[in-house]
Amino acid sequence: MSEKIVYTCFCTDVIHEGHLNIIKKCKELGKVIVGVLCDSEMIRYNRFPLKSVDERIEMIKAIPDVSEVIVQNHVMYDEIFEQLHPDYIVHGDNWGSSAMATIKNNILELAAKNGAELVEVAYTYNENTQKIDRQNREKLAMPELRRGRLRKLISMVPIVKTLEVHSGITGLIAEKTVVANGEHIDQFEVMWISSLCDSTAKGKPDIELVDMTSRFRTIDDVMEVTTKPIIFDGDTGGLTEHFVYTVRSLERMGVSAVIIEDKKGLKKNSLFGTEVEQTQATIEEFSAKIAAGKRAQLTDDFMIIARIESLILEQGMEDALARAKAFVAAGADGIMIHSRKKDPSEIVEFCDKFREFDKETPIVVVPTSFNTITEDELASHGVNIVIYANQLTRAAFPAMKKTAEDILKYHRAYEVDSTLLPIKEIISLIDEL
Ligand code: SPV
Ligand code: MG
Repeated sequence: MSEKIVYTCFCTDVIHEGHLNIIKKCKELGKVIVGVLCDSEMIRYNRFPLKSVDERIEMIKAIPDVSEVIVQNHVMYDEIFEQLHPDYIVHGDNWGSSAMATIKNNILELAAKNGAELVEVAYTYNENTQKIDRQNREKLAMPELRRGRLRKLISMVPIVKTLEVHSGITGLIAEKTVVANGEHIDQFEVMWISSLCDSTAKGKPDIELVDMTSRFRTIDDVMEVTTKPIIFDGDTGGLTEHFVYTVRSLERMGVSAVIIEDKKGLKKNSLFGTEVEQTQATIEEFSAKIAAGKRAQLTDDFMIIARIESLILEQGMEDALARAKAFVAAGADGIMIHSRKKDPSEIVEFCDKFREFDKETPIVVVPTSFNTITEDELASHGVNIVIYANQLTRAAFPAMKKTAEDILKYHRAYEVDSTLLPIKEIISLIDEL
């Protein structure tokens, strides 16, 4: 009888006793083939890898009982069954999350169809393995590791999904929300510290009133409890003489990018458009600010992204494109183009025209008004980063207001209780060291 083929997939940067236990079980069943989940799927499903895919392959090849190591390109197992015809799939029994449950269903369906068997091994969840897993995840929060990850993500995923955060708790939502959606598992890769939402959380208008010390405090609150990269909304960047200090501070903290907009004087939120007085800086003024910021930064990781307000201020497509060209020439590492129209066509037109003369520079968009366009459509027009800039704040506000009103109305909290997150869940959201 030919030897049975046993397959297991690892999505880890370190091998600990839990993994060795799985390999031991595999070896008892036949020839051991281990899959290394590719980078883009590891990011979607779990977290950013600390080791390159080649390093992870070498690490697993070094385990004595492993016969072969392959790259698994999709978190679901369809291709694996086609390619290897395994007799057994061995997996830890840690199917707790909905994402894991989706994977289990996929394996069970394929196993039933192909006459294979899923073998579950008790997941080794002791103090040592927990500590190794936690420390590996937490390393991603260190400034040197966090800062450079945005650039890497741009080249690794089709479009970088970015969620607004303005506190530790919203940071945790961006960090931990994972959704299994049909055959894909998804999570946000990056966080956005919005000037609008950071100001709103403090009950202040979005006019560069909240000072940098306070904005940095928000970044720090988020950083303390998360590992994902951060893009900072730097408003106009302020005076060039001040902006260079902001760049240094953000870079030192481990922020990946700052986006500054080409306005001057009293800045108002872009979604007001021309309803309020707002002045665009000249191309020369803003280019000089970008160039000064680029000269000030100390690492190659940090990105200064130029935000163009021409469409917001109704200055036309040609002006927007001329500015994009000039700001890239001044050193901008990316272009954010903004619009407050519901119809995404001017954004699409900008992206298509920009890509005619610049294939490389990352494009960032904030689809608050033009929210019918999907991530896939944006990516097909050359967009690299999509920012959901204020939805968390706008979701929380009506819920909090209604709860406050109902408590006043009923003179007790009983009536609102069923709409609230159970205390147990809020406690489990927060990690303890
Ligand atoms: C923010 O989130 O603060 C932004 C995006 O700058 S917008 O509010 O659309 O101008
Ligand atoms: Mg802003």
